[in-house]
Amino acid sequence: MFNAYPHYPSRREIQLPSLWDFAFAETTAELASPVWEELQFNDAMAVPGVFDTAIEAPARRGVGFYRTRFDARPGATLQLKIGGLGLKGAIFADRKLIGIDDLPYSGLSYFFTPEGGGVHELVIAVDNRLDFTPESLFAQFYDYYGHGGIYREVTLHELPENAIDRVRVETLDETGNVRLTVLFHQPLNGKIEAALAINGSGAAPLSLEVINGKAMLEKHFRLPYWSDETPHLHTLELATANDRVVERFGLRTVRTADGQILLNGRPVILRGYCRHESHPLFGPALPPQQIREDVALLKQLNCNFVRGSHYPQSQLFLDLCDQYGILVWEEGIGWGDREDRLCNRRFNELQLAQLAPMVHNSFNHPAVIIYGVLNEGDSKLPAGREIYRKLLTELRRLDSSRLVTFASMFPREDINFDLVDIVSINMYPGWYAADSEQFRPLGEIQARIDELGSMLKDNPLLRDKPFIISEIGAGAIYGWRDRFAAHWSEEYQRDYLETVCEIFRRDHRIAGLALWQFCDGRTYSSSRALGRPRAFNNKGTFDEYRRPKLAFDTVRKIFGEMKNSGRLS
Ligand code: ADA
Repeated sequence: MFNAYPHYPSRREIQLPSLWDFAFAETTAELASPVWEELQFNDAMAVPGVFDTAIEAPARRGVGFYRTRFDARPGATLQLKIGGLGLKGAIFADRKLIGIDDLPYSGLSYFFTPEGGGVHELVIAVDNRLDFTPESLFAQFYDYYGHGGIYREVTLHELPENAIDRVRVETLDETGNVRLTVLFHQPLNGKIEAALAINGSGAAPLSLEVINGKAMLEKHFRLPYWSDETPHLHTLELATANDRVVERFGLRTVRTADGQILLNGRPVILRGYCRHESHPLFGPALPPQQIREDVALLKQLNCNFVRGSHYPQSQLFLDLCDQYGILVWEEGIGWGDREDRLCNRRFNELQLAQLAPMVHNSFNHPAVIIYGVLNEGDSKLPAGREIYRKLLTELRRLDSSRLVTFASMFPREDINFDLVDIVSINMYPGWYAADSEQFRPLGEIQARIDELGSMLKDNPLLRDKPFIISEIGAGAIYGWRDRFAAHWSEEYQRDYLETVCEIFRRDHRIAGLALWQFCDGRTYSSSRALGRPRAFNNKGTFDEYRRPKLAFDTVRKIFGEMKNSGRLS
């Protein structure tokens, strides 16, 4: 069964069921050392799926134990891939701990060899208890619900000897020169004979010089380039005597010049939304059909851009963005982190640790052009500069072929803009308004964007960097129509987004716009929800079931005109 790329067509995949046995331990369970005898596996739970939307126990917090059984050949090395879980996980094979996952939403692999052949037991324990220390990547104050469960697909493969991990394809220029990096799981050395086929035809022999599990070679491909308008994709199949991998890729370059983002050397304007992976029933464990629908809705809105807020993205979603031509900003998990977290050693380690898997999983997606970190962290804090420096340097080290940024909420006082390729600002003028006495403070929007524009222009460090509005928006309760067009009505949101989009289509300084947000999503279950009617963040252009609000037609129209005729002068 193939889902997201890469595919390994010659490998033995051990089929895992869609329903696993399930036991739940409310408060007493230790994630990494369960008392097995006390667990009652008398329930069933879907994988992927979350256990805290279940009808009989919504909002429960504790440790959920997912159990299944599988057959393995004696001595086989297995690779268990979990596309992402939350909030924390522990993985057991035959009750032996084989890994801890404290990187929510990250796609991670675990390697193990079960003892003996026959039937084995696999348990994934998932803890969704809120961690109030500054040490965990998800905090209870984050403005999206911290669900418990296995968010994305789980696969189990038997690895052949000298198994291939990935083939990374990097586009070096706009004339078809690429670098291929073949990565093996083991630190192999020496020559390995292989065959390389592009788009399924004419495999050419290839001799790989492998050093420490890695072989690099440069190639010239005469293939059409990928862009948001012409999303040409290609496949690459690499076969060795033992293994075969199929990667999908697109050729494209991205860089910045004179305040613009250049895709394949040509300026591109990013029209889009921030999107959470969220649904009232599925939480972040969206079924493929919903993921596909979300991408189709972005296309209907005439978007060419999505900000994957605020965590590493589902690989299925990124495959679809590649296919439909939606440019992506992917980011590490983070939300409004302050000094206690930014300066905490463990938080720093975890922040750093999530970047390598994010890049590793996403390096062949032409759609991903931007990597981000630490949404709305305290980027004005001198003591916090170290973590910004570390994370952004690490991103550049892992992948120099993409742009790096972070969404700042402190445009005037930010001390880290020198570290980024793109200056990204989150702002809510006219919603969290400066003048609380004004009935419909839409006039604040233009004024604040202008202020920001002059501030950027006057700063020699920022003048030449592209500037993105990485969040802007207003809340509307689906179905709430109001003749006063007051706050929370669909009318106010429509007028708000119309104002924003009209400014965007005229203001040549703004290289991109990510409206907050694609659809409504569940958030706080504490009194923080007092600013969030229904305990949802209601700034979606769709509600949580993807029903369009009034703003849909407005945004779709303006983005559509921009798509067809560009900016107004
Ligand atoms: C911030 C944050 C978003 C969301 C938004 C809002 O900008 O980055 O995740 O919480 O505010 O709705 O206020």
